[in-house]
Amino acid sequence: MKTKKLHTQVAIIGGGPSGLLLSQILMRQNIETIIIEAQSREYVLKRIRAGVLEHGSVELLKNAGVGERIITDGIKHDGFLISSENESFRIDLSSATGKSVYVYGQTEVTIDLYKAQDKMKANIFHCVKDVNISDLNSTKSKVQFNCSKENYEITCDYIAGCDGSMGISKNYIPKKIKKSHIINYPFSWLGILSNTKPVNDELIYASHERGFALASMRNENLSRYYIQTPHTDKIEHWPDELFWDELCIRLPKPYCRTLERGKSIEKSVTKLRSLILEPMQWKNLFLAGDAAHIMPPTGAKGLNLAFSDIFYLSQGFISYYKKGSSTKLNNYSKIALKRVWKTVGFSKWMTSILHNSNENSLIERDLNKLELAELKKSEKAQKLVAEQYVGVAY
Ligand code: RFL
Ligand code: PHB
Repeated sequence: MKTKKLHTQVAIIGGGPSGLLLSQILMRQNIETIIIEAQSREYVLKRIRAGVLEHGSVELLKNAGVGERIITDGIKHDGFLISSENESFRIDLSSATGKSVYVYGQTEVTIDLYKAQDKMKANIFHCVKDVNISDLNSTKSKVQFNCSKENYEITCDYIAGCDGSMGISKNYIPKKIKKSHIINYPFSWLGILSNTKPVNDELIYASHERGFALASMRNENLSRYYIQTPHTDKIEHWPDELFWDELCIRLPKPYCRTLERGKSIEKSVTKLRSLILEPMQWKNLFLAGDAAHIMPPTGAKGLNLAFSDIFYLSQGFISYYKKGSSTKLNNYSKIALKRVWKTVGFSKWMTSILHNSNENSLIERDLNKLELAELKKSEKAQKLVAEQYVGVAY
């Protein structure tokens, strides 16, 4: 079979939010890209994931020409609730930081990015297989793949590995220089989406002796709820009624009373873990987003970190192609990792303080209760949490 040859400046592996946003920013600067994506577009758009966009992510998306719907259809949140022992207190984001976050689903962000990319006639291949990277040390790096039974070879200046936690890009960073930092948390989140009115107009992060619960939303008629479960639990163990009963127990009583129950339209289980890979660059290959780091969802940081990577990486490419300077590209890994590490600490803290990691560990639970009580009393501590939640500045 003859191999079809293509050429571009930046080849992007992965058509999730990281890859799409990178292509969107670069194409607006007349920098050529080709995206290759392992799944179909329908599959990518069906995935229910992140829900909270930091202030910086919203600004970045607006500057990339994809912020319009966030403002009209997203929900601006100036605070959120934390509950402990059935009593809740509020973290006031806007008064503590002057900033807010937006509740706007990753699915919607991805829809907006695909629409914008279609408008610019972006070159996107879906359902690709057998992706292989080579010649990373050369001025003509290569990405080979198969799509619809045709073999392709892209030659390019640079490759962006935006292929998520299950991707292949990270395998091309040599073992002897790659460091992985991993935390496996001993619990999962069971999440449901339902066509019901959200139980509160702000998110509720609930610590409870039976485990953590989160009340979130996508819009005024679409709720997103999660409960902490053991790794061993499967979706089949949690029919809707049982889920609603358990959620009700874990939320503060007034919310339990008003909780609207309904049929789940999506149900999924996610194991919580942290993973950070270093470095995020090797020769002409740059990793971004979940390809380089995974955060537990408690701090709502995964997608937002992916977007800050894309900010730094796009600045590097723009500086190279427009000014002939490689300095920003050479510093990409160092700068992006600095922000990643700042975020790891917050995600780990928020996960640890709100979950029960071991049913037998009463000491740990008591210490968490004490710390939450201190947080409730301390405006200074709440300000620190608020600053992290709205996102560290780029
Ligand atoms: P993605 O979204 O995984 O996209 C990677 C894409 O690469 C494709 N791919 C390949 N393509 C070509 N060749 C290959 N060999 C390939 N291998 C894989 C995949 O098909 C996919 O389309 O990574 P990206 O773009 O870096 O985006 C990262 C975010 O998806 C992720 O960080 C967030 O969803 C994490 N997350 C949250 N982040 C937040 O900022 N705020 C939140 O509120 C939040 N909540 C969550 C979350 C993640 C969750 N789950 C399910 C893990 C809640 C949950 C439950
Ligand atoms: C969500 O709505 O999916 C969501 C919100 C906040 C989180 C994690 C997930 O911390």
